[in-house]
Amino acid sequence: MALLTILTWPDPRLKTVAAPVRQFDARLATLAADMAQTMYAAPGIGLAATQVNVHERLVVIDTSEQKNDLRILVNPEIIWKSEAKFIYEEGCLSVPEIYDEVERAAQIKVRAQDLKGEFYTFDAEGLLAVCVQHELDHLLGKVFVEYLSPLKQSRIKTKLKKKIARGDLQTVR
Ligand code: GNR
Ligand code: NI
Repeated sequence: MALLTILTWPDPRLKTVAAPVRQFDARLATLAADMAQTMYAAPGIGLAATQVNVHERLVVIDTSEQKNDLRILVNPEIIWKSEAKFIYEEGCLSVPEIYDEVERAAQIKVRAQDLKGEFYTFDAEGLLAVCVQHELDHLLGKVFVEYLSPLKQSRIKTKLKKKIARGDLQTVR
């Protein structure tokens, strides 16, 4: 197991669109395990491969209180979204210590594959639905702050630059 380095927004690599996973092999299982370890260590409730500079459709999520409900989503797709919306104060491991409200679908249906390539579906609402939508955005090269106003985005960039200058943040560049 290994801890992976998380890219910090606005790193241009976070804009990369992930490609589908094709090989359900030991390398994929190791990457998923390393991503889970990195998510739990952060700590976070989700992590997309994009954030660790691997541009494949792989996400790990655990929104449980006990941190004992790891979900591994390979090639995930949202196959249905409710009309009803849900506003939640989001954060992101790639945008440390910044939180703001984002509106998303309240309920979704998700189809994904497991590490063996078997398809499965599940329904999500509440925090899990927020997290799945947040992670699938990462796979499309989108970070939650990009839903905020340009003014907020530029303030966030300034804050993150100051943190990096202070040495509060690992710089990957
Ligand atoms: O750990 C995380 N918390 C979180 C809180 C509200 C909405 C979304 C998230 S996901 C985030 C981890 C992360 O950055 N995943 O990409
Ligand atoms: Ni994120």
